Amino acid sequence: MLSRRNFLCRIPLVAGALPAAQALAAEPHAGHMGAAAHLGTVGMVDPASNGFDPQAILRDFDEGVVRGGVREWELVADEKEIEVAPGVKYAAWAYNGRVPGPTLRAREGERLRIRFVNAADHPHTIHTARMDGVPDVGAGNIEPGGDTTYEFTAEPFGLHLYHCHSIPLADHIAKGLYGAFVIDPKEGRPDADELVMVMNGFDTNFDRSNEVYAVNTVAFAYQHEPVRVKRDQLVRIYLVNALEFDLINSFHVHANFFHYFPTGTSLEPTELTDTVIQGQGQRGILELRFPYEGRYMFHAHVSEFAELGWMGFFEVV
Ligand SMILES: [Cu+2]
Repeated sequence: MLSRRNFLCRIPLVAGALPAAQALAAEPHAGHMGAAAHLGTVGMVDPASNGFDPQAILRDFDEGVVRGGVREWELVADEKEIEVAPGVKYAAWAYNGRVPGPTLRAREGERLRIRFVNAADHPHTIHTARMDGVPDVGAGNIEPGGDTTYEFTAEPFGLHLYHCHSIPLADHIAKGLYGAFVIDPKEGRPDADELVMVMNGFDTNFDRSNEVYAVNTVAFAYQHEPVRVKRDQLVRIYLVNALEFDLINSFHVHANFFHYFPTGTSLEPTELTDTVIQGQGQRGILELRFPYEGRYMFHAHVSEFAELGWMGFFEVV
């Protein structure tokens, strides 16, 4: 049985049997520890085949449409095969065709309305801090072909998470039905280059542990194409942990420190650090400036996750 812990080390032995193996092997002649010694993948995931691009997801905020004083969105849940590492296909469930789903953005105190359409073959819902979206509560499960409308007020300000709350819960989340939800404080936040990073993982062999880890779904996406930021500019990262099957995840940046605002519900940071841990469903806002040009790595400080895809670079220009 190929377990998560020996997945990379066993790759040369099973390269013919597993497409994931070739994709994650750093080089064909690297030997049994090769993949761990040379992190990364061969080839790249084509954003066009997924229909979404980790580079675009970083700065893509969906403010919906305001009608009659109410901010509205439509979210459609459907099945979708996505590529999470080169050659590694995953039968995902997605909101609006992407994993993570759209980053919804509103302002504190606004009235919000989300029309939810279930175009998939299983019952699904949407649950956030302010919407039930739980089976047997309110509209409950939305059956295939069904729809419902969730309406609520945008509070408190901060960084929230929405996800499906159908049963079995871990599977519905792990399949990709989640997204970030930003509620800006009434007075706003200082101008910044804003980035959304949803930490996730994929259980590609259905053993309820993950084989692939990432930020915004595609393993090593920001290693192949670093996140470009400007020197001295304030960078604000909306960091969400949507990982299932692992108790914690973490974010660590090299050669720099950031202010951390847990859940983003206060305008005062609680710490200045270079590493933060998040449990399942936890999230927070990071603010930092890069004083020097160059490449700076960021990755999960759960080192195994980093080796399996959760690592990237900032390119400071
Ligand atoms: Cu679901």
